[in-house]
Amino acid sequence: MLYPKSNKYREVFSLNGIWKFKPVTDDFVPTNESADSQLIPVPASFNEIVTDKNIKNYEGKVLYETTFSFPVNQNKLYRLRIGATSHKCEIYFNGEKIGVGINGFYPIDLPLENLLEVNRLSVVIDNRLTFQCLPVGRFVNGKQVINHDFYNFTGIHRDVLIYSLPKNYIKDIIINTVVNNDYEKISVTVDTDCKNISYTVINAQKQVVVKSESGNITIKNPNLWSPESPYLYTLIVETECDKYEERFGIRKVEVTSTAFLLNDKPVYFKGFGLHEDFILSGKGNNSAVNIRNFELLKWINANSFRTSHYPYSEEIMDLADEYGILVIDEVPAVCMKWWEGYNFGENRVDEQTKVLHKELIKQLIERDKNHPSVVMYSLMNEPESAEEEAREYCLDVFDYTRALTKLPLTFANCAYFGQCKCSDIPDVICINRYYGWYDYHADIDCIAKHLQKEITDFNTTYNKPVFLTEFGADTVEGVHSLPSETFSEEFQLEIIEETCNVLDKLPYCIGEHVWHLADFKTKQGLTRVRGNRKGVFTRDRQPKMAAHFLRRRWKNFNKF
Ligand code: BDP
Repeated sequence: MLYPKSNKYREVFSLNGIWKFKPVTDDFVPTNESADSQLIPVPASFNEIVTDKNIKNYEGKVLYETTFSFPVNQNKLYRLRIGATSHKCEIYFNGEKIGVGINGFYPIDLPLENLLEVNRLSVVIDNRLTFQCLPVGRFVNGKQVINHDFYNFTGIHRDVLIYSLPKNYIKDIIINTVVNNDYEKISVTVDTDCKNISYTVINAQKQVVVKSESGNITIKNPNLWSPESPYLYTLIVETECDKYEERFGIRKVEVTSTAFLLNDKPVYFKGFGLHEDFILSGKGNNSAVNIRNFELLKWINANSFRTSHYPYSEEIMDLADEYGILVIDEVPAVCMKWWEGYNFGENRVDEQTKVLHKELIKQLIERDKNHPSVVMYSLMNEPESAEEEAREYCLDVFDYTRALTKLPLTFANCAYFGQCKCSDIPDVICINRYYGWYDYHADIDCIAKHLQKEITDFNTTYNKPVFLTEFGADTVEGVHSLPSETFSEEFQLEIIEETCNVLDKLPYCIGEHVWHLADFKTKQGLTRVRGNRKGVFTRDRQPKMAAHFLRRRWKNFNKF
């Protein structure tokens, strides 16, 4: 389903703003308008807005509700699009259940019928996670336990839109750039019942480059998309009753045994793992934060990030295309465990989890297929890939995905070399390693000793490039120590600098992603000083010492 856009055939109405909110019981059905609710912003998480501790940490169902009116045209179809609610949700329109959301990071798009003069939209969100959800979670003595290291923010997190469509509308547009030596062909598949489709390609200067009556289009001497030159074209698809404009870029991606090639040149990934996270708005899409993040990525001379550990808003993906940032697009499969011996009871990955996992991979590729910034998909973060059961699961999920996309696939691995049962499966071996922090804490020399050996072993054994997708140290801004000590800015700098020294010696290491761009909220715990502090920027996006180091390092950095 295409993202809602307005033009002469289509209208978009935003329902963002102030809604009503309250925690509800499991059997709650919004038959009538709620009278005892409080005000809440959309999009945003509720957790950092409310002042009551019990509501902030509430585990269960919550109601979000709003009423609205708008001019209805009887010749049009209407749809509702909720960018994301965390996590599962049920959607009621004027008291009738019209659909469900299956995951906290994916759009829900539903037909709206029987519009009244004043309409009531109620969204009942359940923030509880089990091993049949992604990310996985479990319950111990009635309390939610989550293994992943980010706060379980709850709410309507992305835009809520109502949009109109002509009766015979364009359902989808798939743009494939056909890679040949001149990079000059694109093929477009349009999903519509209309005949007579016309295709127009516009360049970045808004000039018409090609007009075509068929989806096989040739662009002579095209400008390629890359971080150095993020050149975007626009394809206008028009039928006798509908029109849609989709941006795209032309780029070629290939992986060899030692390199990641973009437009036939080896690329070195410089950047971060990120989270959608900010003070007060939580995981709510926040345009100010999004732009600030991209400004920081440019300032620090980064060229990439991973959408750790779930798909990000479409706004962020559009910005990545525009700013020229390479994206490793990750599905929300975090901390998967298979082994029965954990004594987790029913709490382990099973067939039901896998069905959901595949569905979420499919939906992510459908959503992000036309973004030139997306150059690799990550199918899991830190699964227990040393477990025997992981291998069969992993093979199945990777095979499934390879039939859906030609882009390289990976997962972020935390199992050590020699223990991981799945390292032969991805196209690029991504590893998350915390030498000097979780492993051999404060022993800087262990980085040269262990990381260098591991990366070399992974490359020579599996004949694939290796990418360090996480490394770093928790750091409280303003804490200084000479010589360096845990939590000081000097300590973080030393870990990052030494890790970079090691990576520079390894030609088959194709990237470094520091964990993390900015500090972020987690559950409370003894190892978390108000959240995860591995950011090289603070949660309010100001630099720590390490940020200045990376900025100097990555300026004109040319490994290959
Ligand atoms: C890694 C996880 C990441 C955590 C990080 C940490 O992938 O989500 O936040 O560790 O502990 O294992 O800082």
